[in-house]
Amino acid sequence: MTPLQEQAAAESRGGRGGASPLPTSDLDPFSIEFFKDPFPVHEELRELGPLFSLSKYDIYGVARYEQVHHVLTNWQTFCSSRGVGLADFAKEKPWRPPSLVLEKDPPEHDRARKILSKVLSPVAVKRLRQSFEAAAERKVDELLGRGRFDGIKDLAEAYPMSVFPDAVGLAPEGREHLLPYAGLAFNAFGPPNELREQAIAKATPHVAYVTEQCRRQNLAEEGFGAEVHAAVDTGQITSDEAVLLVRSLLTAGIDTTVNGIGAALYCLARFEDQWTALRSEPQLARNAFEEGIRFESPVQTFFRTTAREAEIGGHVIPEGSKVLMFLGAANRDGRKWTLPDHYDIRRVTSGHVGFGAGIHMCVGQLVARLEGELILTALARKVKRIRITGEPIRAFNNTLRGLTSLPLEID
Ligand code: OVM
Repeated sequence: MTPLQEQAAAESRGGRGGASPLPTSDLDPFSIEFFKDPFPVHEELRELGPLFSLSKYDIYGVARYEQVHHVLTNWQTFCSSRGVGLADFAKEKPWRPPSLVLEKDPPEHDRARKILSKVLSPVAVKRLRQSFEAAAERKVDELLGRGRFDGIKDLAEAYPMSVFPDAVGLAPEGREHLLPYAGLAFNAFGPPNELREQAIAKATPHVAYVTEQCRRQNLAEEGFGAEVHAAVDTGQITSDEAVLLVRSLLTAGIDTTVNGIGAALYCLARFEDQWTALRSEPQLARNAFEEGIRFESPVQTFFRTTAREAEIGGHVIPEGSKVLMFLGAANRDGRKWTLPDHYDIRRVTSGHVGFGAGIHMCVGQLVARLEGELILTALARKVKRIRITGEPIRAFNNTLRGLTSLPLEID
């Protein structure tokens, strides 16, 4: 018997563990069926209790806000250094060298995090505003000229792709590898299902591109990439570490904002009153973006691994267990949010876990918010009406939630 099965058996005999037996579900949270409409299942998972097990993967799960937040903010018990996907790095070799931030615990994590925090600081991000704003206005003007376009390809992807790679200092050639690479990295957090295995089978050219572009000599003299490498000159990190930190920017900086902007756009296209509210008060753009993150949770899940025995909801979790956090379920937990299934651009969104929480909380969140704010502001100022003109097509990924196509008409 696995430790989890053993515990379930012990609990059903009235042994140690929780006051009541640990609820279990045979749900596959990495199946296409689930990805199509996760929200009713999220509700079932929250109702199972503060902690449950998922028999398909022999793991634990948390779907309520309180417990998701608890796991996120207790890194000493729920560690990241054994991987934040299903794979336990203590037992299997990671598909790529682990990230120096995402897949480390303090103290190693903090050294790397400090570099990225500085590179992506409020002052650093403020410097990008003018050029990011001009690009947002150009993009919306161009789309207004076309009238009909794809909200994902032509806007949610095109806008970040027009600003972020330049901000990093990437060469113009090869940027088409960025989104496939990120898609691969986010699929790789999942189980060895078709999504993950197919992505890994096609990984070689994307990995080769990213590995090469992270080197100092291939990055512009100014930009996030150069600033990471400048930390080598001051002795804060080695040049190998700088390469891996630039890799973090390329892995986490693009597909996330694409799906974040896509989420807000899809919400504003569906909920007419919210679009009207944004048009009358474009200053709400930043919160409309944030609420889109809460509502859709572009990053749906992450794992932690118990570094020691843990307890949640009166249930004991043995050391070395994988715990799946349903960020998307926490962000719609009625215990935390009023009218959780309403997209409301005036909502107080603070506390949502769409960017995570605690020491690993998204280090690039200011760049994401800047992009979101600026593209939604440009839309609010220039566009009168947004209409969905065809069937939205969902993109399937083991971690990311979003669309691959959203046919739109604007005037
Ligand atoms: C990384 C990283 C950080 C956050 C998310 C992520 C693929 C990767 O440091 O490489 O997702």
